[in-house]
This record gives sequence, structure tokens and C-alpha cells, in this order.
Amino acid sequence: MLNRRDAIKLGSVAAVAMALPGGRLAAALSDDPPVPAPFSVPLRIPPVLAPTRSTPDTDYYNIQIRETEQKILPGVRTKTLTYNGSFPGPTIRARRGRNTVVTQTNGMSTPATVHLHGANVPASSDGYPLDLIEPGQSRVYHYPNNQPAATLWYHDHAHHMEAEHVYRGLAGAYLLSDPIDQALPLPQGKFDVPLLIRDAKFDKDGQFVFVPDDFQNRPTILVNGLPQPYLKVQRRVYRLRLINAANIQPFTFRLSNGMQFLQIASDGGFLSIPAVRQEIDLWPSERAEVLVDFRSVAPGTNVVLEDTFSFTNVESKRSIMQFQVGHNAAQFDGPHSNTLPDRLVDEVPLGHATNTRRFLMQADPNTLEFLINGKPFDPNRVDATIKHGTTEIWEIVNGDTALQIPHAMHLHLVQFRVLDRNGNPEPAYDAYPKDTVRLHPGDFVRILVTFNSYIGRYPFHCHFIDHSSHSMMGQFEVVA
Ligand SMILES: [Cu+2]
Repeated sequence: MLNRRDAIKLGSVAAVAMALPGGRLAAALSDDPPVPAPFSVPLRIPPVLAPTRSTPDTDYYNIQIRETEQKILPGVRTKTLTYNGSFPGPTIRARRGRNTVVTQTNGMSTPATVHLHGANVPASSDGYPLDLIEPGQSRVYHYPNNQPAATLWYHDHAHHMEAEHVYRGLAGAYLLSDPIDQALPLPQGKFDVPLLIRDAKFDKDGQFVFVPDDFQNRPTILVNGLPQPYLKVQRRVYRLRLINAANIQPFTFRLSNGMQFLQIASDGGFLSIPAVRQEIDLWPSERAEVLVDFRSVAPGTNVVLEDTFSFTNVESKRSIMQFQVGHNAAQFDGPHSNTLPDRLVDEVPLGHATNTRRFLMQADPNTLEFLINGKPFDPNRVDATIKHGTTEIWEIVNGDTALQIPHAMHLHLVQFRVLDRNGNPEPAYDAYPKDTVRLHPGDFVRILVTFNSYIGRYPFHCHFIDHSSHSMMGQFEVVA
């Protein structure tokens, strides 16, 4: 028998039922977030930001950092932090040899700082964690674009806040081109697709839930800000720029239907020799550019980009997004891997190392504070003083074998070469050019890095940014 409270409950359910279309009633009564079925929303490509003005050698941009509401899940407006109201941020396209100048204005209630990940920039424009843009203030970032073509990305770096800021939306792609990139027969325009891939947790009202370090509880995959979208593709070759924009989620990407990737670029630009890959590991902040040839499947095939990464040894597979291959033959039969040269770029000879340092990444088992060489980040301490123009070997150790925590070491300013991992040479596609290196629990990795551009202080840190927010960060200073 119904008591009065039940009757009131039912009454309110009836009222809700009258107000909502049928399909949404179940959602309104559920504690589950209103996440749609996989592959039910079309992929969105973030807008390319237009310069506010251009001179013969410089493009100027203005970006407002602000809280907005975004349509991420159907029928819901989600509070997000955005660059110019775009989730993810607008794409900046730059050309080598032309300056990019970005004025960032902070309209949030918390301090911000903007780091251009993977870029060779002066220390004053690096987005150092304590070079804060206070609420209501602006800062001008100068990017000289004096490095090879690469898929870079910009994101917040305000110390202790970067993890939450990035999680709530402060990230965007920065695509740097150069004459080599332009001369290679690579897909362009709408066939050159940036994919910022991350995970998130939503509450039943479709709002972000941010619990630091809650790596096993961010079940919703977002690609360019939408849940498991689909993209209708022509039967031709596409250039996909895979960016792991997740806080702490590693991905192991593969394609369904037996399709392969042709990897052409890593973090810092083109591989010397393209690599055929069945699976590609990308941990937070790592990038890979791949060519995917949709002519290799029958017309009408649905190809799924999958993730098979698992924190445990338990087999895992989940869907990231879907490519719906068209029925028509491509109107345009090229460019594809067959027309690529065997060698995309020449190997950059790196210097001979004159110094070796070791960095241990390990959480304090008592406090669970994330540390490098036993210490939390201290802006008043320089962890490595490096003479300009020299080359060093950094030995990086993940000591978190007991807790089984993976880490990813990122150095600002430089691209480095991964020499070896646990004594074994790193495969070429994962060796160079790199700005972030993966470390499984117990891994011992050696990287070779030359400091021959700018002088000044720059951070190095775990790019599981929930870890760097909890002080797994140091700083090096390049001195004249
Ligand atoms: Cu870490």
C-alpha cells in the first residue's frame, strides 16, 4: 500500500513525466549521467582562431579565459572553463618563422597561466606555474615558432590548480606547420583532423565531477569535447592528430577491422621514417600524427578507434570514436602512404652528453604526496643548473612499484631523445622527437637532451597532472 510520502513521490514523478519527453524520464529518475549512446553525436572540430591583426612577421590573437556553459551531453548545459568560450579551446595554426603573440585575459575567479606544451619559447612566455594571470588581468605570450612542424597544445598550468583547470576545459590544439610539412603529400584542410581525447566523470545533472587522482572513475570519453562521437569520412587517406588531453588516463589506441596506423609524427614533429603501427600508446600530453587509409575497407564500413589500455593485467577494450566510411569512391585519389618519401625529415644529430643526472619519481607512501627525488616542487629551489649549449643524459626512474603508479615525465622548452628503457633501445617511433616519456612502475629510462635555445628557469614534471598539481615537479635553470 502506498503511504503519503510515496504518493507525493509518484505525484512528482507524474509531473516530471508530463514535462519531459518520454526518453528523458528514465534519465531524470536515474543517478546515471545523461551520457548518450556511443557514436550518436557527430565529431566537432574546434574552430581555428582568427588573428585580431597580422603584420608581415607576426599574428596577434586575443583569448578570454572564462567560465561558460557548454552543450557536451544531450539536453544539458555543463559548466566549463574555456578559452574564448570554446570546449576544447580554439585551434591556433602557426607557421615556422612567423611569430604568434597571444594576449590571454583571465575572466575566471581563480589565477591562470598558459603553457604551450612542446614549444621552444622564452621563459617569460612559458606559462611558468607561478607566473600567474590574476583574475581580471592579462598577460602577453610570445611564441617565436622557431622549431619544426608539430602538433602542440596549450593548457593551463597554474600551480596546484592546473589539474582541475585542464579537467574543466582549459586545453586547445596549436598546430605548427613548416615548409617540410607543406611540401609533403599529406592530407590537408578537412582531411587533417585534430583529436583531443580525454576522459571525464559527470554527475546525474551532467556537471563535471573533479576528484583529484580518481583515475579509475572517469568513465566518459570525450573527443574534441563530445562523448564518443562519429565522423563521416570519405574513402581516402586522413591525417589524424591524436592528442592525449586526459589528466591521468593512458590510452593504447588501435583501429577495428584490422586497420593500421601509419605514424608520421611524435610529440615534437615528424619521425624520420614513418612507422606502421597496430597499436599506439599515448599517455597524458603525448601526441602522435597518423595517416589512416579508409580505402582499405569496404564502402559503408564503420571503423572504431579503440583504447585497450589497462592499469591491471585484465584485458580491456573501450570505444573512443567511430569513423563512418562513405559509400562513394574518393573523388580525390591521393595523397597516401605510397607517395610519401621513405624519409620525412633528416635525423637531428644531438650533442655528446657531458653530464648525467638522475630523477626518481615516487609518491611518499605515508602522505601520498607525489615527489621527485624525495622533494615536492619548490619555486625557490633549482633542481638542475645547466650550462647553455650543453647536452645531458637524464636517468628517470619510476620508483612506484609498491603502489603500481605510472608516471610520465615532461620537460618544458626541449625535445629530447629517449635512449633506452630498462636497458633496451626505445623504438624509433617512441624515441624522438619527444617532450614527454612514459614510465611504467619500475621503469628506468634514459633521455638525451640538449639545452641550446633559451636561458632561464623551466619546470619539469609528471604529466599525470593530478600528480604535478600535487607537487611532482622540479625546475631546471639554463645559465649562460
Ligand atoms: Cu606521475
